[in-house]
Amino acid sequence: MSDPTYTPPRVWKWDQANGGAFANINRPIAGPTHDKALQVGKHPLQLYSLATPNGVKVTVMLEELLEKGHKDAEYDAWLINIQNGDQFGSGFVEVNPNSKIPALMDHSVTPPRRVFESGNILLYLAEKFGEFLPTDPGKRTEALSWLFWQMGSAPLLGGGFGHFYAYAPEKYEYPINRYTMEIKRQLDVLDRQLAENDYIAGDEYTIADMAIWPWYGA
Ligand SMILES: N[C@@H](CCC(=O)N[C@@H](CS)C(=O)NCC(=O)O)C(=O)O
Repeated sequence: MSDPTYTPPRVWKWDQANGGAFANINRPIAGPTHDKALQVGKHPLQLYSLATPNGVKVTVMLEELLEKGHKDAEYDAWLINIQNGDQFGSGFVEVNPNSKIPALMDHSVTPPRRVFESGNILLYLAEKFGEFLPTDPGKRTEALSWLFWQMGSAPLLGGGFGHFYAYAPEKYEYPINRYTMEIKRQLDVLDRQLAENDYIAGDEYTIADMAIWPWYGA
């Protein structure tokens, strides 16, 4: 159990063996750890990702665009194994300086353009292809409100509740209570909104649904 007499140090120092499921990839510093160029395939879009909820969001969007007949949404998907530290390779860090999947390179423009942060990748693709984001200002704002809601809320679900409930080296009652309460509240927010609407932002399927479903549908 946690030590109730623990007093945080005035100056925190990195203990590399601090335990937990992700201890081997957690670092207090950014930047690359090794040289590794990214592979580039033949399609306009190059996706560097993994099938986590944040990764799935973007794959859903690309597949929906292809389903609608957008040939320019063809993409090569390259696996970034975050347990092996692929996100700290020099090539990946050039695409996302924050070392997190998903990351996208758009080679249909000159020079090729990097896009990172899953919410921004969804927005970028929605604007590029004119799909899944209403043009009516009111509906567009509602969809973006829910997209940003998801981006701000999910870290409490994954990094808060998920971390302390499943991944922390020991079970601590205080953070589990705190984050369980917050996640139940978030689910109630969704329940209430979806009781009144077919989709999260109203009557249209948007990138907000694509962002929310992989996290809260699971
Ligand atoms: N806000 C970012 C979060 C992305 C994120 O947390 N990705 C995780 C996987 S779901 C990751 O790459 N973790 C690797 C690490 O933390 O080193 C986004 O939505 O794109």
